[in-house]
Amino acid sequence: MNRRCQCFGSLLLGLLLSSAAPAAVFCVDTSAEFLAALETAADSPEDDTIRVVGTTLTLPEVTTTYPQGALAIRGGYAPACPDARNPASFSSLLGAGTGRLGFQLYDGDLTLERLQFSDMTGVSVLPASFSHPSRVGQILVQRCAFLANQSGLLISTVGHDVRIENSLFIGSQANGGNIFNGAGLSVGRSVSATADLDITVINSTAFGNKNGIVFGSTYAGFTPPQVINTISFNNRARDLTLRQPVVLENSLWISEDFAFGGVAHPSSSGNLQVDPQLDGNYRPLEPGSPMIDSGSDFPPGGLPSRDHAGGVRRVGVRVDRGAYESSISSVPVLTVTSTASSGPGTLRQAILDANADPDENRIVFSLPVACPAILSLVSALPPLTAPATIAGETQAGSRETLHPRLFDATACVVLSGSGNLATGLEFATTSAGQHMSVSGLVFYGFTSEAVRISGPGRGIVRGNTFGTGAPIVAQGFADAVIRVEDAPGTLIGGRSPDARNVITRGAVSGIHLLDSDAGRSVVGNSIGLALSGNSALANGTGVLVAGGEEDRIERNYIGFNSGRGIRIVAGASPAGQTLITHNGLGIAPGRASAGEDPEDAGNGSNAVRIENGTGHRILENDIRFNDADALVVLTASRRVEIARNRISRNTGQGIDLSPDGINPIDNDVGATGANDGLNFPTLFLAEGDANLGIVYGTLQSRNGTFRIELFANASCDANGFGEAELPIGSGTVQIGDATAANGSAAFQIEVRDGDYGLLGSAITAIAIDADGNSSEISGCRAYTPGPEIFSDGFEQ
Ligand SMILES: [Ca+2]
Ligand SMILES: [Ca+2]
Ligand SMILES: [Ca+2]
Repeated sequence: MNRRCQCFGSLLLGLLLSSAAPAAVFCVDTSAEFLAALETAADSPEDDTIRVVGTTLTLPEVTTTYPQGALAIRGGYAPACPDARNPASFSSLLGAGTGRLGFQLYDGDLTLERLQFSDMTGVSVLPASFSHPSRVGQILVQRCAFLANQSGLLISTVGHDVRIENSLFIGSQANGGNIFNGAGLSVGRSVSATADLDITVINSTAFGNKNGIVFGSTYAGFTPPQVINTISFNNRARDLTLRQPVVLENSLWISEDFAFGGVAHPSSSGNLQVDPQLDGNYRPLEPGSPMIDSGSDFPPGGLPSRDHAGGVRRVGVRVDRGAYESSISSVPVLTVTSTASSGPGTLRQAILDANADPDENRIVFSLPVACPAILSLVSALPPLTAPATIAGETQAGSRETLHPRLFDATACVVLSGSGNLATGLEFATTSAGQHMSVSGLVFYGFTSEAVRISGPGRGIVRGNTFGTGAPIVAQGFADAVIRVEDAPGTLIGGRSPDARNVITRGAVSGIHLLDSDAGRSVVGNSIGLALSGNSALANGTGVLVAGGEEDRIERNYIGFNSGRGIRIVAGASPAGQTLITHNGLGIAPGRASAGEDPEDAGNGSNAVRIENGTGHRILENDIRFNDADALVVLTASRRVEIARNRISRNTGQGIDLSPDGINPIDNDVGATGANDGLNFPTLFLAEGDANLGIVYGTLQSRNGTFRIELFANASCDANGFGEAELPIGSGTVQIGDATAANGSAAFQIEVRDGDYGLLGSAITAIAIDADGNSSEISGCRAYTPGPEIFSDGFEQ
């Protein structure tokens, strides 16, 4: 089950984002079937799902698998595993005191959902390979329970993001001496991890363990993990053990052990050290628990839509802390019962009623028609001006997305403008504290945009499809699909799969973010791609930022758009500090066949075009197949950091700083223009063995400290220049002898590539200065066999 291979090009690409489309789905209801399915799924490069019938399976053995492709194990199915599940059902895996379930991951996603693990020595998720972190892979644990094990869940990650939602960690009581033994939840970054990872624990509860929640040691310099809306209480040794900085937000613990660099990150806030007042099932006591309505409604990446038991996650005026949401609510519910355009029981009437109430309302659907219900509007809906939640998924027959990369929800409420109305839904916020949200709807046919969000408050748009998803004549949007004017804090999508929007057919742009001085977030969406994930439903530009500051565009698949994937221009004021990270730009999340290259979903022009503003960061994206220069920075922009991306198979340059074409190595002292005209390095030797080598080169530039990033490429362009296919190492170089003209400094940097082999590849480099200015990509240097190099740095 080891996937080591010597073939560099196509295998590598296949592994980066492993297969999706012809996935196997297993349905199991005995231990033997479960173990057989696990073995078959692990050996197959497909993305596989194991559905477990809602029963108890006994697993007394130690079972360790090395999954190839993505693996999802989902519990709570009725016999024969029909798609629909009772949201309150689980499957139980019983370890009989000796069982252990281990996963050793390469680079596929791992999802565990609605499973209860009991009487095990533990569940572990560890890296199988210490190189090649995946770019958009994640370990996702949703609505699981770890009950009375020796240790609960142990995760060490090298390249996967980690998201744990709505899970219980109860009664782990191993007697071993270290902090990981007896921990309900232990999460850490492997010491060999070099990518920035998102590690988030949200709305979970640890109770009655030896140690509640443990974050082990890590190197400094990475984004800290986040613990949000989480309770760790009544654990025998410590509720919370930190060996690294962690952002703690609206969480609760009493006893703590913060040492060896472990500290609550300075941005932590809203935490409590009180008795949470939980009942015997770890639910907040009603009405007295201080956990009720005391969580954070706007965590980074958004809230999950359900709680541990499968109920609505946010009930009442705020979300609760912990795995369960209480039923306490004073929020009035308005029910849409008519598909008519106006009159009693219509969506229009619900919006009017919500606007008449300055407090929050929740709009739900109970339409007496089969799924999908089509609301054909004959005149525009009034703008929403008071806080409200429009919950399309409340209509019978709806189901949320489960797939880690694709949209596979069933949305049952369609809002159609038939191409005659300007705007579908308008959130006209009037104060900074207001928020308005829409989820679970399908939008078709508006001549300006489907959703418009404006004002000082925030909008939340999650789990919707635009321009596709219903069996009606396709109608697009003449301008943007979603237009956001100011509205700081607005979130389009989210980190949970059920938050993913599919955004298609915006003639000008998919998402248009206009001037704001505080960030909006576009997270986890599919932009320009059909539901299958591997064919086109193009927008003009995928995401257009005009004058926004501190906007975040992360973890989206942005492909097939006819223009640019992402374009940043000036609005009424300059743009600045956009973060573009972990996106797939030009690659398809679906695959025609497993184990092969990801499908070409190239955008029609650049992947990212920065026309204005400073301080943007383009980090750790997968950028391929785009039909022009991949990343372009124009003259007005500087300090655009371009780091740790994977850039290959684009038409044109990987990185083009204005002017067009490969810039000369010129005098950088006092230079202005795109990224201050920073020169790229010159490489003169790259040698070693298949897995470990040294690259020698020089950088000519102004004085300063520069980071050099090195990449392996399967091939080089005819002009001798290449892209930046696979990061293989980095180092720093210091120049101190520049005066009126360039100084120069030599570097030698160790590179490694444990799985695929460096021999035969073409090495390229970029330089990044201390301000974040990044260079174009250097000329190629062929990697050749050379003296054996030992990983301790000493040659023998
Ligand atoms: Ca609540
Ligand atoms: Ca250029
Ligand atoms: Ca230059």
